[in-house]
Amino acid sequence: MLVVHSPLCLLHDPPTEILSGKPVPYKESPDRLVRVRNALSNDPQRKYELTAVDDGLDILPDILRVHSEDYVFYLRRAYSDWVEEGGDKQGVLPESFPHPKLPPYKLDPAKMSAIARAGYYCFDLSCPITEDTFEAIMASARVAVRAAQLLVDGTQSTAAPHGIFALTRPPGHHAGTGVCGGYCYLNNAAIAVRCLQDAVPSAAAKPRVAILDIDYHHGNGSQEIFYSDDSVFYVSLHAEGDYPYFTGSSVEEGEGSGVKCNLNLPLPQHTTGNEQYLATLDLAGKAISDYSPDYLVVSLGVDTYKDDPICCFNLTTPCYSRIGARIRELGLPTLFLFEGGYCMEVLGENVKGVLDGFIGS
Ligand code: OKP
Ligand code: ZN
Repeated sequence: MLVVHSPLCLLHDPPTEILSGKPVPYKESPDRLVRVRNALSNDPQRKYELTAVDDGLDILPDILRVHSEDYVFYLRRAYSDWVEEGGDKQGVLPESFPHPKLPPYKLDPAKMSAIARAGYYCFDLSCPITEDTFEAIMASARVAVRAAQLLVDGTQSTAAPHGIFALTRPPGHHAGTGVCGGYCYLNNAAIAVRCLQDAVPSAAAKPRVAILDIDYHHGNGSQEIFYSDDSVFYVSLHAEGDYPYFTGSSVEEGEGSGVKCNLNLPLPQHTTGNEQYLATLDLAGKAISDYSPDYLVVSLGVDTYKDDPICCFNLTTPCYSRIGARIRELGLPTLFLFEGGYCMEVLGENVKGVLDGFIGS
């Protein structure tokens, strides 16, 4: 299996985040990527072929098919504007947000101070923007774009359904059209979806894509981006009532022409273990098959693991290859993108478990 990665993804390294009201070391660390990369490159059967993405690849047009131009421009300028205004060199962090219960707004973000803009473009306190953040999030999106291109190329040349792994970091599924949050700045999965759909401009019909989000957290950004789009089916298994708190209910089923193209499968915190998870994954698989997509994009988080420091499901390591095997059964060309997972000791092993299960060895 091809694994696309970029050393530039390691650059984003904020010292702290605010968790339950207090500063703690940043959980979404560069070491996460190193752990996964090592686990794959040390595979005794050498099943994984690691390839670094070309840093010169211009992906701005691909990003702008998902994110608003003002948001991307904000991300690029946020740190320098902030420092110029006297902000702390550790990075941009908001302190106030436009709240839905405090309208009306006459907001022109271009005229705001840097700290006001930080709140306008972010929904929580887990997305500091450091001097190196922009370079890393662009590299992460570039990995997603390149992996999508390679999947399309491979699908045209072979009959067997196959998979590619995009080793994206920072993750993406919480990032919306114009907002960052939850360690996510650019929605790598959404950007990849649009690349898959636009890869063959002459195609008679626009390819349909299903996103299977198996990160512990609800992918509120992915849901928002495709909420009224019937060419993309989004299905998520996640913890009910946990972060990001305000989305992920089963009543959210899409709107307009996207009605029934959004499926949330919330699972209980604390009690969800392997068997309940796999049974629910089967429901997701059935819904994906019913949609009959041309491609599958998997938002691959392994923060469902029993000892994850910020989550509370009870999955064990052997469950991950069973998850991968079920994904393979869908028989679709599949693009895996890395999302969450914070238990460093088993992070590589668990991600590799899913991919091993998909490969079928
Ligand atoms: C990103 B991903 C929970 C605090 C949550 C942010 C979590 C972002 C998770 N008590 N802080 O989906 O793994
Ligand atoms: Zn997560």
